[in-house]
Amino acid sequence: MKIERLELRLLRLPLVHFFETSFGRIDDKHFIVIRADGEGASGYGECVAEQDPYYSAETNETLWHIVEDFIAPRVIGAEFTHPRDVFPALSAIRGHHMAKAAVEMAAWDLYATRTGIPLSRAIGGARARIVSGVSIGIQPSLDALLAKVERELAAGYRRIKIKIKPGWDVRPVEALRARFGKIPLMVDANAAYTLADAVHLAALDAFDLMMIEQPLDYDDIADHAALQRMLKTPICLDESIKSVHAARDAISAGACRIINIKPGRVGGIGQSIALHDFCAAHQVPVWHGGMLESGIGRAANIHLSTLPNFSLPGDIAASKRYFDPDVIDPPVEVAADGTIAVPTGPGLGVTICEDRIERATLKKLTLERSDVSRVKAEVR
Ligand code: OSB
Ligand code: MG
Repeated sequence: MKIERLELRLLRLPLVHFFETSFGRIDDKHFIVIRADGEGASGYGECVAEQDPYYSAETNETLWHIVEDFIAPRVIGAEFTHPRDVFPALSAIRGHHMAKAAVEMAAWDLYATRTGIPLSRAIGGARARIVSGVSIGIQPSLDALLAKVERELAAGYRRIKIKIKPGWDVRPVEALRARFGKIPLMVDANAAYTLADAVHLAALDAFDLMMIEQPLDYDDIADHAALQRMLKTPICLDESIKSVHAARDAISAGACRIINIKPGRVGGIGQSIALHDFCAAHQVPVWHGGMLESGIGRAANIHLSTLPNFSLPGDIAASKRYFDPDVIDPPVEVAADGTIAVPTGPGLGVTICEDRIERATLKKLTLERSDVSRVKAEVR
């Protein structure tokens, strides 16, 4: 498989509803889409970096720089026998997993499209449908939260996750349990606490939560292990798990009992499969996280979730919760039983609306062999 050209686009899409976490609030999604062309076909990759370096150190600007100056010279014109070879070919570049993942995703889509198989099959997944959960941002009031959860339960979602932060944690959980009883419920703190809050967080043990996601800092395995020893509720790590090695350290330290997999965080689909397999071998269940992706990234997340150890509902919801319209047609839909059908066509198996992409484009760059040959001479 040869990638002859990369096209980068920075897009802006307004969110249907603002999304608020312990990092702050966003009203529009700014994200990069990469198209890889080669041998008469195209593959798409969506990058999960954001405008700000809050969830991750990467941003859309760092991504643009790393792809243009370091990744493109290593992939354009190179022969890959399989997309799993893309991540190792980028090993000289430290970190920048979201940038690597976006290009690697385009390579997987290109490979599956040219082979004529759905991405799920190329990955080795077997499910025809995946189970969907929702992630609900911090709300302006308890009433707003209750109304929102009521709507999502009625829509069929099989797990409710709410974002928490100091001042918005025990009371919303208490209110949800009082109103909705034993629904599958979890919380995500996005690293908003420290170990000094352990006693306060232990108050959540009374509510039989499925898990508490990333309570402490993004690089603090030791404190998560100490906190897990003090909590009945399982800790799930998100931000902390930037690689299979990080998962190995976290699991052996007892820092978590569940792991959230996001390909952008670990360097792509190949690394996500490796992380999935590692967790399965250690009896650690995983679920697929979300980053408010458009239909392009969302479709890839659906395909990856067909692997067997994705045994808990993922943060993969219907397009209409995020964008109207989405950049794919038809949009991702969730059935009344809270499941999503895995696309069956070649590659991502979704139709990308070029006109909508064009309208949302803020800037664009096409890179071909002649553009990268100067840099290529310096590539190790
Ligand atoms: O921590 O899981 C997270 C969105 C942006 C950044 C981080 C996170 C999230 C979500 C949203 O929780 C999940 C989704 O609906 O895509
Ligand atoms: Mg999270």
